[in-house]
Amino acid sequence: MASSSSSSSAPLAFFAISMVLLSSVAMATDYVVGDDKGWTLDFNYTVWAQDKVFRVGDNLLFNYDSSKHDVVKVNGTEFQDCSSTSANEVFTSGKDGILLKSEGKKWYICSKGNHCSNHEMKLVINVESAAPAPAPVSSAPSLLASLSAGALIVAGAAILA
Ligand SMILES: *[C@@H]1O[C@H](CO)[C@@H](O)[C@H](O)[C@H]1NC(C)=O
Ligand SMILES: *[C@@H]1O[C@H](CO)[C@@H](O)[C@H](O)[C@H]1NC(C)=O
Ligand SMILES: [Cu+2]
Repeated sequence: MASSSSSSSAPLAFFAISMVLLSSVAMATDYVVGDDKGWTLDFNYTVWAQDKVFRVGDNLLFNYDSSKHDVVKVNGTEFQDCSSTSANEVFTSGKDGILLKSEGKKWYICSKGNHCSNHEMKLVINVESAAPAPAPVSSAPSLLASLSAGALIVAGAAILA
C-alpha cells in the first residue's frame, strides 16, 4: 500500500545519498583497455581513449592472450616507430594492471610481430592531475547536512513503520 511503499523507499533514499557522498570523494577509475575486446589486433585504441579522462591514481587494465601479445611502455619516439629496447618496461601476464602514477603522455605498444606497425596495437593517453579532493572547509558542512538529512529520513521511516 501507499504507506508501506513510502517507508520502504526511505532506506533507498539514504543509500542514494550515501552513494552521492562516496562518489564526491575522489575515487580512482579502472579502465579496461579495449573494453570487452581487450588488448588485441585491429582495434582502434585512439578512438577508445578519446572520450576518456585519465587521472593520476587511475589504473589501466590490459587483458590479452599472453601467448600472442605483450604490453611495452615506450616513449613518444618509440611509439611512432613501433620500436622498443630491453630498457623498456614490459608486461606479459595477460592481465596487467598499470597504475598511472604521474601526469603527462603515456605510450604503450605490443612488441610482438608487426602488431604495432601493421595492426595499430598501440595506445597513447594523456594523464591529468588527480581529481581535486573536496576542500575541507566547504565540504564539511555539506557532508554534515547530508548525513543529518539521511538520519532524518531514516528516523522518519522508523516513525512511519
Ligand atoms: C583510428 O581512429 C582515428 C580517429 O577516428 C583515426 O584518425 C585513425 O586513422 C584510426 N586508425 C586506424 C588505423 O584506422
Ligand atoms: C626514447 O627512447 C630511446 C631509446 O629506445 C631514446 O634513444 C630516445 O632518445 C627516447 N626518446 C625520447 C623522446 O625520450
Ligand atoms: Cu600483439
